[in-house]
Amino acid sequence: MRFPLLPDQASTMAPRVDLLYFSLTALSAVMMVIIFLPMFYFLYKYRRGNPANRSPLRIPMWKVEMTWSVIPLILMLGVFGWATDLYFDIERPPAEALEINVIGKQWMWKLQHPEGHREIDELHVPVGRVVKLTLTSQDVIHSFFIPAFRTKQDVVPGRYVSSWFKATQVGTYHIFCTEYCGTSHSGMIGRVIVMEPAQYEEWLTTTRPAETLAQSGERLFRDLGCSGCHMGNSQIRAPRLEGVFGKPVPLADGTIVLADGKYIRDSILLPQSQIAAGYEPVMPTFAGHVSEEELLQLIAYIKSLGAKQPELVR
Ligand code: HEC
Ligand SMILES: [Cu+2]
Repeated sequence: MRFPLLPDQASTMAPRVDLLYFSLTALSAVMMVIIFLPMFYFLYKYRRGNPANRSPLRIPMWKVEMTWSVIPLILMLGVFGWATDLYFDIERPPAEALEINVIGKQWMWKLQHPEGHREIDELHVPVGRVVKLTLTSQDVIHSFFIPAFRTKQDVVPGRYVSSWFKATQVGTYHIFCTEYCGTSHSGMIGRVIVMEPAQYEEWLTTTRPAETLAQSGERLFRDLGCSGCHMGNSQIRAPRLEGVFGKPVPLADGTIVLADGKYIRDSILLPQSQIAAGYEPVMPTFAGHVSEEELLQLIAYIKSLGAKQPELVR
């Protein structure tokens, strides 16, 4: 009979997290034995009425004190260093990654692939490839947890957070929401389907949608009238958006910000909050007119303009 103590180890991070976890548990167990065994022994030995020798010991106490302070300190600092190293690896996605958007909503997970595929409560990914998730929520705080990958990330409305994994084993694994988010929180369950690369390619082609994420963004860019100001020859002077993504942008108040997803998002929803230097604050807000999915599509589009050079110099 199979009685697993832990979920499968299905990502590169899983064995590393488990090793740290079990090492900490083992270290704590050893410490407990070192403290409790003598304690019980002394309790017994020096119990009332027992004729044990109670005259003071002549040993230098400071040496004893130093030993039992410094050795555990070094051990614990070692654990701290180890855990920090692991934490940074978990927090920093490798550069080359398959980027997938995740939107939490009461009570489901909506996922978007760069090729345009959309899924609900299901995520198809290839084995052996780094997958980077960009996560946000359209209502309350959720938390995206894949136990078999040992990745868990809080998903906060109004922010983009990221998480990554590299699956090492073909199979189907749970996705859970681990932040209580209302009535059906416990039903906010999905699955990751890890496939062989060839199978994954096949899945991509057989279910290929009409547009990629960036193409959907381009269509929105026209339909919402962004292109009128940002690309057309309108009276309004608006910055060209080619090449802006990932670059530092000087603002009217003298500060410089990085044009990441959050900046693009804020530019669309709160255009008055950060004004690009040299431009009038005339961009209207699109809050309430664009959904979280659409925001991510617009961002994908603006990002896809990254490589292109602006036709006009700003
Ligand atoms: C009425 C004209 C107008 C419309 C419509 C408009 N914008 Fe803008 N946009 C501007 C102007 C002017 C600025 C520069 C001032 C500022 O930062 O608010 C700007 C700034 C931006 C920036 C920051 C660019 C930078 O270089 O820092 C982004 C991103 C952006 N807009 C995206 C959009 C998107 C996406 C839409 C459609 C949903 C849109 N805009 C619709 C006029 C417009
Ligand atoms: Cu939730």
